[in-house]
Order: sequence, then structure tokens, then C-alpha cells
Amino acid sequence: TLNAAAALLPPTFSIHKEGKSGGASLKDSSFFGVSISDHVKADSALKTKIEFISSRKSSTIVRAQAVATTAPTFTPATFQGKKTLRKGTVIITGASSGLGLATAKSLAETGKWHIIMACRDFLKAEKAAQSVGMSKENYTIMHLDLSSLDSVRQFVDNFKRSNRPLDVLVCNAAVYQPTAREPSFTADGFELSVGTNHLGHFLLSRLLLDDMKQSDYPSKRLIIVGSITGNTNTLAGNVPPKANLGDVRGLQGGLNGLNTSSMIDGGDFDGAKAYKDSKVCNMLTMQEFHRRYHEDTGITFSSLYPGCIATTGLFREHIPLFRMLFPTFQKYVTKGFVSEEEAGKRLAQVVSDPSLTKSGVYWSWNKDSASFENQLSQEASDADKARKVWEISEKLVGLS
Ligand code: NDP
Ligand code: PMR
Repeated sequence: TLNAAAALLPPTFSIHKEGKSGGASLKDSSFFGVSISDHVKADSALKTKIEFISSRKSSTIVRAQAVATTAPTFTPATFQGKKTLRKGTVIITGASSGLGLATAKSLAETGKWHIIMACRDFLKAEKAAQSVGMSKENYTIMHLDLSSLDSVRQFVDNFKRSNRPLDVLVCNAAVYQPTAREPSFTADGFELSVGTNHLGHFLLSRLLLDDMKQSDYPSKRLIIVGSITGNTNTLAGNVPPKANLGDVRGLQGGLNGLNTSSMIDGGDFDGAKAYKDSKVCNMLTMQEFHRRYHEDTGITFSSLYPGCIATTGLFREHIPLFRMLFPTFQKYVTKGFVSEEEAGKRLAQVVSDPSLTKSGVYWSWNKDSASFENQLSQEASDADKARKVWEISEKLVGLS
């Protein structure tokens, strides 16, 4: 029906069957932007403890923080046997649902990884870990809210204090606001999608790079999840609104929507475009990391398109009709659908497969195929833009 088609069309394709005032476009539709499990009850296995955390200036801040009652299982950064590799430590942001959770599960099942689930909602993460049957010795949940640079710094401090080595970092968390009419902002005043998906991860990975350098693990990796929808050399990337960073004037201005645009290219706010732009930043950042650090550090920098995981929480803010039809559309029309479990195995491969050590690569899969190196769009592989985005991002997050 017309409604069904409208739900799958992007806002700029919307079918104005009732005209503007009739509210037929997706942007005008009501939506249920409610997180499925924002309100989980406290689990009996958990309790809240007050942690005393000294800041770098050695003043003491008291912070309420939820922690697991089980002690972390720390393995020293040494090889345990002659040929036995010690357990790797991998940080996965946004491991409380979707791709991040499926990846955590897949890695936990191998018994070769300890997963730091870096999540903004501790109880949700704990329930999620339990729901997929991860056993306690294989994971630790640590609080991270990527929409606050303070929280990112706090997370890094907490992680360093744990004295665990860092072998792999997976920047996976993301928000997508396709129906938002107005921008929302991070604690630091950046438009939320780019602020969370790009700037939060940018600061996180910059601050953790030294830890990865110091790790003695044979294959250290920094993975930043990308997407087909940020790549305009694909059909999916040509569904409007298309990603486009323009001359990055909005980013330069700080994306605050006050004296500057909330969009990287300086244009009017569009939540779907902001998400796609953030994915371009993710893919550019991965390549800039590669150019700056691969040779000296030996760290593998990679990105990937895990497939269309049409059932995840990423679409939580989309209209209900879209969420209902999207999986079927992807399964039978584009055939790009992939289950959370399968996508998790793909990302787990990028984390730990001994054959995926090539740096600077954007990995993709075809149905049932092995991974292959994919071509990024012109913009997503533009080295000048990557440097520009890097330098501006450094200023915005307070690194330069
Ligand atoms: P989900 O919404 O299921 O997972 C996103 C995760 O990010 C959640 O755990 C969420 O936490 C977390 N998150 C959001 N905001 C913050 C924040 N401020 N601080 C910390 N964590 C945060 O979506 P997906 O699993 O689909 O998305 C994972 C990645 O995959 C993203 O990078 C996305 O761009 C990418 N991707 C997804 C595709 C798909 O088809 N689904 C296709 C291509 C790429 P919480 O649970 O608390 O909400
Ligand atoms: Mg898309 C081969 C075709 C293909 C693929 C692999 C995707 C993936 N999509 C494709 C085609 C189309 N999509 C077509 C032809 C349309 C118009 C009917 C279409 C529409 C569409 C919408 C409205 N698609 C979407 C949306 C979203 O809101 C999703 C999005 O852009 O999120 C940013 C989305 C997606 N399509 C994909 C993938 C992987 C997504 C979402 C996830 C992401 O990139 O992170």
C-alpha cells in the first residue's frame, strides 16, 4: 500500500498524499523513540557502589557507579604457556545490544577473549550479557557515555586503573535519529549523532592508542564500524539524504547549532544525513589512523560494513511501520539482510581472525561469502578530507 511504501522511503522521497498539513511525510509522522529497556529493574546480581576516583589533577571525585559484584578476572599480559596465547582483551562500545552484543557473545564463546562492554546503561548491559549466555569470567561492564567527553575521559581513566592490557578496541556504538525535526546535542554541545558516533569515539581511540601500543598481543587492532549508507558509490548510499561533508564548515564551527550549523556541511539539520555523515567520519578516521600510526605501531586499523542488520535497536526512533517492514524489505528485496548473530560473527572475525591483519581496509561480505576488501566512496576515501576532519576533531575534543 501507499503507507507501506512510504515507510521505507527516506523522508525526501516521502509521499505527500495528504499534503504538508496532513502529515504524510515520515518526518511528520509520530514516532516511538523509546528505548526498549531503558527502564530495566535493578538486577539482584548487581549493586551500586560508590567509587572514589582521583582525577589527573589529583583532586578526588566521588562518583556513583554501577559495578558487577564479581571480581574481574585479570590475566597478566604474558603468555601463559609456550604456544598458548593469553586471553585477549577487547573493548567493545555499545555492547548492550545489536551488533556489539552479538560480537561480544561470539568472542566470549571462543574462551579466548575478555570483553570490556563499554556501555552507557549498566543494567541493560548486564541483562544483555546474561540473556545471550555470556559467562561472568568472560566480560566486564564499564560505564561509557560517548555523548559526553568527560565520560569518555573517565572511562579511559577507569580502564587504565584496571591494569588490563588493551589488545583490540571496537568503536561500535551509534545513534540514529531519522525522525528528529530538531537536532539534539551532546553534553559538550555537538549535534548528537556526529558527537556520539564520531567525536566520542575519536577521543576514546586517541586516548587508548598508547595502551594498544604497549600491549604485547601479537595482533592489535582498532576497528571502527562503518556503513554502506555512508558510501555514495553504492545503491544504498544513494538513498537520500546522501552523506556529504561538504567543506566541513559546520564541523569547524563546532556543530552547536547556535553560531554555526549542527550539520558538518553547514546545511539544515537532517537526522538521517547526520548519521550517514558520522559514518563517513568513522571511515575517514580509520584511514587517517592507518596513515599516521600503522607503520610505527603495527596496529591494524580497519572498518567494515557488517551487512544490513535490520532488526537492531538502531531503528528504535524510526516510525513503527518502517521497523515492521524494513527486515522483510532487506531480506527479500535488497537481499542485504543479515541476522544479528551472523553480523556478530563477521565483526568477531575482524577482531580476531588471523588472516584479517591488513590495515587501512574496509571489510565487507556477500551472502555466505568470506570477507573481502571493499572500495569506499570517493568522499569516504578522500585523504585531504580525512586530515581535515582529524585536525578539526582534535580541536573539538580538546586534544590540540
Ligand atoms: P543498536 O542500537 O542495537 O546498538 C547501538 C549501541 O550503541 C547500543 O548498545 C547503544 O546503547 C549504544 N549507544 C548509543 N549511544 C551511546 C552513547 N552515548 N554511549 C554509549 N553507548 C551508546 O544498533 P546496531 O547494533 O545496529 O549498531 C551498531 C553499529 O553498527 C553502529 O555503528 C551502526 O552504525 C553500525 N551499522 C548498523 C547497521 C544495521 O543495519 N543495523 C548497518 C551498518 C552499520 P543502549 O543499548 O544503551 O541504547
Ligand atoms: Mg536501505 C542494495 C540495496 C540496499 C541496501 C544494502 C540497503 C542497506 N538499503 C538498500 C536499498 C534501499 N534502501 C532502497 C532502494 C531504499 C528506498 C526504498 C532504501 C531505503 C532505506 C531507508 C529509508 N534504507 C535505509 C533506510 C533507513 O532509514 C536506513 C538508514 O539509512 O539508516 C542510516 C537504511 C538502510 N539501508 C541499508 C542499511 C544497512 C541501512 C541502515 C543501517 C546503516 O547504514 O547503518
